[in-house]
Amino acid sequence: MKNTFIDFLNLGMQPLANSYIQNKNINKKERKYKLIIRFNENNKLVSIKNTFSSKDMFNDEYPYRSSTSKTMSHHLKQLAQNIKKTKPKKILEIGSNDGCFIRNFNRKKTIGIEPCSNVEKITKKLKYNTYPEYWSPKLATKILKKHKKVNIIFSSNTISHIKNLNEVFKGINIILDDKGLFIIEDPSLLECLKKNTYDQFYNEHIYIFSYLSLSNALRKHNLEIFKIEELKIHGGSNRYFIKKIKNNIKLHKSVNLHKYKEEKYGLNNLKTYFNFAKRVKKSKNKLLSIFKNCKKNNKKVIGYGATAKSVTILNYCHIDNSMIDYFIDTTFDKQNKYTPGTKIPIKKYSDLINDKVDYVFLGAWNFKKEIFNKEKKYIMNGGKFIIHTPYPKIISK
Ligand code: JHZ
Repeated sequence: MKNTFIDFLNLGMQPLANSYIQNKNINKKERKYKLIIRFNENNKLVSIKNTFSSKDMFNDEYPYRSSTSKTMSHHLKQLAQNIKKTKPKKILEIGSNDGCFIRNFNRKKTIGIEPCSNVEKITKKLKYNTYPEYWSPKLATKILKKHKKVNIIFSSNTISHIKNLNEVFKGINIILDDKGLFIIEDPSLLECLKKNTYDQFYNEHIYIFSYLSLSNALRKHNLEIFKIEELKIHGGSNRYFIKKIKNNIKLHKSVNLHKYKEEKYGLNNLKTYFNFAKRVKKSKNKLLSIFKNCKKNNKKVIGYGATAKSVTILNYCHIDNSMIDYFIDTTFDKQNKYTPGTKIPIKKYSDLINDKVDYVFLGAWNFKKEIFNKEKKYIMNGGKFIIHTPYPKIISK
């Protein structure tokens, strides 16, 4: 069947999300692209129109570290504990980052794949078996020769970052034991639409999966989803449990339940996406009016968490360093740099109490609970936050 792409949302010209600017490059022209989101009426896949190569995005300067959030570390530790109970012989992780997941296992049991060599160095130093390469059938064959088949393949926030899904799933079929499980976590399209989190779209998120689209892509490779866990992490993600079709594990009721929710919400229908686009435009206007009001009243606003997601918001809404003084972020590789496109300085995390701040824009809104717990003093002193989801507003707790 022919692919029929319908563009439904234009988020304007955007820089690459994780390309934080060094001081010496502040006046250099940045690489930009038009962030257009599309729906494929044939296979129901939602994707971005203009994409970059993996090498452009995931290289030896990659700044993101999964372990910077306690919530994420705890989340992956819990999953690892459950996996351990099944006594797997070998676990492979695609996109192992700084080892947030594999660190929970015995070194002999794991294989990590992390193409960003600066990040891969971290797990290599810890003596974990990691490959600084991109996932592909060729790599799967290479690993197979050395380690034989694996029982578990896990991937968190990575499969949606790889353009050629056919190559991804070919690789899975090569190395996954016939009775093995392929477990992936990625943002949920349903939650993204419900919560108006349009910032889930940026160059790295080539796809935002639904069950409907992912199951279509897997079927072509004789793979199927047999269980879904709806997760709170990253503002709403799905954990898909996938098996080879020939492995006859019983279908869990969560699959049909989630499918029903997606169909009921209208993820099969183009109209749903155009309605989302209308809400996004309203969200932009509202957020901008909040920032303009702060500026008019000489309020000091800073950002909390210089996320990849916030790059989309700031550039789409034209919120720059005249509206946000600076961002704070705990990630060493982002500090003393500037946000892509909008050139807002990123500072080290320091207690908010040290500075007189009127409002804090929550770039890392997905870790609101963790941040609010940490910033009790700021909140008790009347500190307020600006958040854009589900709609832009000022909150105090
Ligand atoms: P966080 C990245 O997106 C990129 P980002 C990637 N494409 C993806 O899919 C997700 O991760 C998973 C900081 N922070 O996780 C740390 C504090 O400063 O929402 C991070 O820079 N203080 C692979 O960047 C950022 O916020 C804190 O207390 O949108 C969070 O980034 C906490 C909790 C976080 O992902």
